[in-house]
Amino acid sequence: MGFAILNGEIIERVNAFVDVEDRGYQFGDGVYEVIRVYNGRMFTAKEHLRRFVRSAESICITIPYPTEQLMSLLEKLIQKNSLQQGIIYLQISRGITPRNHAFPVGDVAPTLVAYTKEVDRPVEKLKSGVKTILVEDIRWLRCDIKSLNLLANVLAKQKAAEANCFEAIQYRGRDITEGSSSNIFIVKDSVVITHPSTNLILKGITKDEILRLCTANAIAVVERTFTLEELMQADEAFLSSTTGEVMPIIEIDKKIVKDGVPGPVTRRLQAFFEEEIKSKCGNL
Ligand code: DCS
Repeated sequence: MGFAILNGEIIERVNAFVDVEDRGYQFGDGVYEVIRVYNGRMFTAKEHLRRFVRSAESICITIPYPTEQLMSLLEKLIQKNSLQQGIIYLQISRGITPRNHAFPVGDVAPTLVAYTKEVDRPVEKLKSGVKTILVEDIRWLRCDIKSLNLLANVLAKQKAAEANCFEAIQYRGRDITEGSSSNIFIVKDSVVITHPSTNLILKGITKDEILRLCTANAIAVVERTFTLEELMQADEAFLSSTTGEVMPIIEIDKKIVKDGVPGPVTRRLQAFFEEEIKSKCGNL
């Protein structure tokens, strides 16, 4: 798409360059967000920007604009790019300075970039469900920060891609944490179960929406850790993410989940989630 934001200004994307000594590039020293756009409107933008600020604060980066200003800048970017269905990618890094691990001394401005990408809803996959594999969670202990450092996630997703799967589900010890770029839920005896939002996972915006939708619709839900064995014996399983929404899992490591089709609780939650999108962003 034609335009990008670089440090508060909307410029042609081909001119949006960052220096080789940007700390985001060299150290992954920054944080990011992915915000969904439906019908030219951002979905749960406030929640994403709140998490963006929190992630940045937790690594001592201050976003140089008030959230309202950033929000209107992103709205302008959507308009400039005539984006209907897609995403905004937004990142901030600690800025440009001669390479040295410790934070730069003095006033170094952070680098903020954003651009858009057209992305359709994964309609077919949402209907049929997806296959997954299991991988060991080898990430650091601050997975609650949406850090640019995604090496372990990249390696996990690559394993999934090589196995012709949509996602890699990570486990730490015997406990399931989350996908390489998604949260995971299981359903057992009509109870929805997902990992609590601790330092070991990213507190997904979609996850929080789903928790809310469960409560609002009298679906029993609990945030607690669950094991590999519980996952393999679940009645249903699904992933959640900004781009994947409520994505049914039909296979894990070549083993079929229950009947091998998206389960009834998953389908109900998909319907509630779609209603939520429609009420905020219009018909899909
Ligand atoms: N867990 C991880 C590790 C993620 O990277 C993501 C989203 C999630 C959970 C789900 O969070 P949201 O519901 O807030 O999206 N990853 C984004 C990404 O990198 N691309 O798309 C979404």
